[in-house]
Amino acid sequence: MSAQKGNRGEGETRQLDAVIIGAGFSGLYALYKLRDVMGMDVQVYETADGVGGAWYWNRYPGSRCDSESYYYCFSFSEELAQEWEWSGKYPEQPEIERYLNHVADRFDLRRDIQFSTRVASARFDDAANCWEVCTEQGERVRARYLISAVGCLSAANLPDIPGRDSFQGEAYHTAAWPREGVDVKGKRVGIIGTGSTGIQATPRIAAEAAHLTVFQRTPNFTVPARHTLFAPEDQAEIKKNYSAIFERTRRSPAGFPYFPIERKTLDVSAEERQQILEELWEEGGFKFLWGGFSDMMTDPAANALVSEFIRNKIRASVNDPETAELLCPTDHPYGSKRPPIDSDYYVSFNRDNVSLVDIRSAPIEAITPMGLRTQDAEYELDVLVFATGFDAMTGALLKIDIQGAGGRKLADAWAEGPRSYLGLQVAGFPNLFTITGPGSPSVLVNMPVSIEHHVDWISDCIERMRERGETRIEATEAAQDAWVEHVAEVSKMTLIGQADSWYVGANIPGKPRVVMPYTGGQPLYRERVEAVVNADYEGFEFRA
Ligand code: NA7
Repeated sequence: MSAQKGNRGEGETRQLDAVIIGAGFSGLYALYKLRDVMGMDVQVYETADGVGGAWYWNRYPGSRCDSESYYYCFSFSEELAQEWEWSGKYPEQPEIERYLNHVADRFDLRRDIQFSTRVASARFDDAANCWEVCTEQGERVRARYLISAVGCLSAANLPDIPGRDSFQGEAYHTAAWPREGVDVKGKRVGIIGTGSTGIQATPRIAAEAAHLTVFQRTPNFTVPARHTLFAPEDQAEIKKNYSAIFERTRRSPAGFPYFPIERKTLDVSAEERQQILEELWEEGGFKFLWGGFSDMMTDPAANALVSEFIRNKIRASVNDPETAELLCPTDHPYGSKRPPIDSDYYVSFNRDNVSLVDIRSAPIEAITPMGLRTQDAEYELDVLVFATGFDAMTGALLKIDIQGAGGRKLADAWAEGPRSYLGLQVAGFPNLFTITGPGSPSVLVNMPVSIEHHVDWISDCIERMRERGETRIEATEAAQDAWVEHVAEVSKMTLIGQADSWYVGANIPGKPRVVMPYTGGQPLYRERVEAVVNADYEGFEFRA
């Protein structure tokens, strides 16, 4: 099936086995798997001028991983795991970018990645069972398979605030932070947004700026990371245990090497509950959520107790009671928005050079040449930071003009919200695979674990097709409908739909409100996906 790259006559369109869009964790592993393991002829297109995806773009101060290094990484190569040294628990962006560059070099991936190239359109050729992919530079290739590795949080959301472009100072979205950094020393900085990004950036900017004003629309619950560096003996211990660690990440609900406490929040006495929560808080990180009480995300009464525990921590950290109350979330359950992990976020508000502005009660009216105006005040700023998040899970794919069988546009198919079968394929879009697509657990699971699962599934599926001489795979409408319904049903069993979060598209004006990730947890998802394969890929149609 392999056509040789470059083996084409003048004016002929290059014919490939697969095009992969994106060179982050997903694209790198997909390229390795399809090219090196399966011998396919593959081209990766990447908008940036380097590998890394989210870890290429998010260079803002304080940008670091919320999952621990030694399981937020690839598990597919034992040699890679053994040779790479993580400096500590929660690596910052430059270290993860270095890791992904190391992966690209180690597996000689760069030669099949075309950088600084954005895919503009992809059209399915029904007669030939091929995708025709065009880049913004006008390059055109054809490929049997189109693999989306565009990431779940890669289309930046720059809110359309009146006067946005009139600002005469420096303005940056955190996901387009200049490589050379931004000097905020002695400057008046404003930051809009208190999601994971704003919460990571705030203490770092506060430490340098003359003054930092945090514009908060919704207060957020955050748990301390408690970052530490690894000693040589920690490294040795991790390396000795890698296979057991990776094995646990594949079995646990959210892709971490630990499991929730079996007892329920209300089954223990108030003293014991307090003690358990205190221990989790002291340990810090995602374990507070994913290694805590198992009913935290399903039972509102349980969640209310945990949410109040965190509010009390906020009150204990912030000196000014009024500021503390403003920082206390009361409009959504803990975990229903993507929970941030922080280093000194709440205590930043004890600094003389940091102020909190509630833009829920007095919303932003306009950005002005000098700064920002809310309903009741003017703020003069030298630097304005948009930590305003992403058009998550669908934004990056929908930026590409994708037309499936019969010329049907993906934008139309997803007009009422994303629809997929297993988060892997979309009915009407044959031979298109979506790594960590909407309808799969993706963002609710430690991402590299989700990514490896999907890439392995996709490559096994393609291998099966090769063995049988098949050239087309497509999810049926019926299977997709049933899956979409199942995803919606399962989501009602959790509290995730209760917040206006990016999980449900609520952060983007006009985006349909749909719980996009599969909330049933990784084990159940893996079971369903495996059952589909064992039933001879039930719900997919193949053609020779
Ligand atoms: P998030 O989690 O979407 O947070 C964005 C923040 O920006 C959030 O506090 C929003 O308030 C705020 N926001 C967004 N638009 C506006 C407008 N128009 N006006 C005022 N405030 C606004 O993005 P992050 O980058 O922090 O994190 C994204 C993911 O990256 C994170 O979850 C990790 O997975 C890594 P809101 O809450 O909507 O009221």
